[in-house]
Amino acid sequence: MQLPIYFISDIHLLLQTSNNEDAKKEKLFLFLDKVKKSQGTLIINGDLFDFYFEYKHVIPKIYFDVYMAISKLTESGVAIHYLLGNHDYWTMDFISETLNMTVHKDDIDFEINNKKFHITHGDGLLSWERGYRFVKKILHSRLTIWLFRWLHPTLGYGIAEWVASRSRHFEHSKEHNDKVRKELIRIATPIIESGVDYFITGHYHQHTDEKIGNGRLVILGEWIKTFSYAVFDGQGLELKKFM
Ligand SMILES: [Mn+2]
Repeated sequence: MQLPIYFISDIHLLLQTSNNEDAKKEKLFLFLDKVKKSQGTLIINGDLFDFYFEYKHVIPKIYFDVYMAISKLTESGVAIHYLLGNHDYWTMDFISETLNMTVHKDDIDFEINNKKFHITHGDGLLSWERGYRFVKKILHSRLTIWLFRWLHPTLGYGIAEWVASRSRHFEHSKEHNDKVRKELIRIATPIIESGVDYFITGHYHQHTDEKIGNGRLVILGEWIKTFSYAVFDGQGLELKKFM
């Protein structure tokens, strides 16, 4: 893996255009330019898209400019690892072959410069998410995906939009965020004690860098308001905001 390694998650690119969305994309493209200049590696830790479902012959057209930017980046020689999130799990060969991203359906573990990384999107990790873990199994099952594929895309995307609009409350109370952070510290602690240096998660839309023993828990934040990302230069990991 080429250094530096950039980590980003939860961009939640929407299915409708708006001024906000244009500004978000503009920022994202500037960030991708920065990664390109560095000739390092990019790890997208899930939920790049607010909804992405790929059919054998059909892809969502709203993301055309994003596909172009990603394609330019991989063509320049930058490797992109795309760990799928709960909003963009349903990719096929357009993402992996045409855009040339390495797709990961599960957590990633790797070691570089004597530093061990554990990367997870993070959905379903918390102890009280038992119901969600069950739903996740169904949504990821081959049968569900096969059935969904037979719906007309307008209907399929309509359903997805409806579900997403009902769960689109990204702003959480401080109490909720504190509770989630404490739970993630509890979950990351044994993994860090087993020798992992950096436990990196997305999904929870709070940017946090917490020291645990000899390692760290990094919650990446989001690209809706904070525009946070992490970068590992070979020596240390830093959680930053993209200006
Ligand atoms: Mn998520």
